Amino acid sequence: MPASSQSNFLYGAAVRTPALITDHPYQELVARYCDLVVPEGELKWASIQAKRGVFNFDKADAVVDFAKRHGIGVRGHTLAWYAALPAWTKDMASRQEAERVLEQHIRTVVGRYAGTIRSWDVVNEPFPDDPRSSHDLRKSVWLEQIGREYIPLAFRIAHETDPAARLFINEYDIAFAGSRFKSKRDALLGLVRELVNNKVPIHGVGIQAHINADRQIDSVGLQEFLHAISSLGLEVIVTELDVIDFSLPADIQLRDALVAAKAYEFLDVVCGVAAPPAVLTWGITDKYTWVPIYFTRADKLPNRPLPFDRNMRPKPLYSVIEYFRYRGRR
Ligand code: 9MR
Repeated sequence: MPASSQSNFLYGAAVRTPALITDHPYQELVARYCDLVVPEGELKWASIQAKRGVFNFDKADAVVDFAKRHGIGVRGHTLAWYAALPAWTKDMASRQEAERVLEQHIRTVVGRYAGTIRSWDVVNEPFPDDPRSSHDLRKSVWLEQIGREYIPLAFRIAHETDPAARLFINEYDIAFAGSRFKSKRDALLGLVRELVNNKVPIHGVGIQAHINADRQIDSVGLQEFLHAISSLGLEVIVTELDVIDFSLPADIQLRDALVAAKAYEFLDVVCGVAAPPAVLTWGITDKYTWVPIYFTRADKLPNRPLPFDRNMRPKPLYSVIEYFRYRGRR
């Protein structure tokens, strides 16, 4: 990870197979700019254990092998999530069975990559939108079968399997102004406090940061949240940064400038308070992004949420990331 000693944080991105195998300019871009990668889907349950009890690591291994060849670190995403689950998980019929299945999965996956994947999103998106409290968890097979104990259980098994791995809880909608976003921050903070008080092995909070360009960032609310997390002795990392340009003007120069300005506003708060050891974008080039799945623009122009354009050229968003990465260093 070449940049780490001279930079404020590691920069990384979510990557995909098969592009990582077939698209040479994409390979070069990732190899040149990333200190870290995280497989965008290749470590999710649906990919790893599509058939009950049968583990398939081919796609995840392709990402890990690429990273190893290029001296890049790998994050893992994700072990306990409500989504991207294979259909068979709906057939689990008791708490005991669900605990056994969760435990076997985590032991197998974390164990396989112990020493290689040094940081995991153990629990992903535990809250619904606008939660009423830290006890108002998002519906999932895990909650339904195990109850809220699925969260400490997942952390404990991951920690037992690889005691050196850094373990995170990862959530979205943390940065915005408005009551439903404050509810999310409060609920997450309440849950994290409870985990820390109960000596659950959690090391940090992942702020996803899928930033809707038309939403306001609550700088003060975000600062308070970050201070509270830091004062619990936990790390904060930015795990899934991108700027959703759904409602921005068509003009590319203007749009790229507004995307960059929005990310600046967000990173200025986060880097000012929390000194995140890593910032990852959810993808690196506009060529490969999840954003059009939900946020196709009315004018049908391609989305531009990421630091490099579809021809792998850097955009103003990349300059913003570089600015915070090297601020005060050169
Ligand atoms: O970007 C991912 C997309 O390609 C997948 O289809 C989807 C379902 O597995 O997940 C997307 O990634 C999500 C991530 O895992 C969790 N936070 C929100 C991300 C964007 O939807």
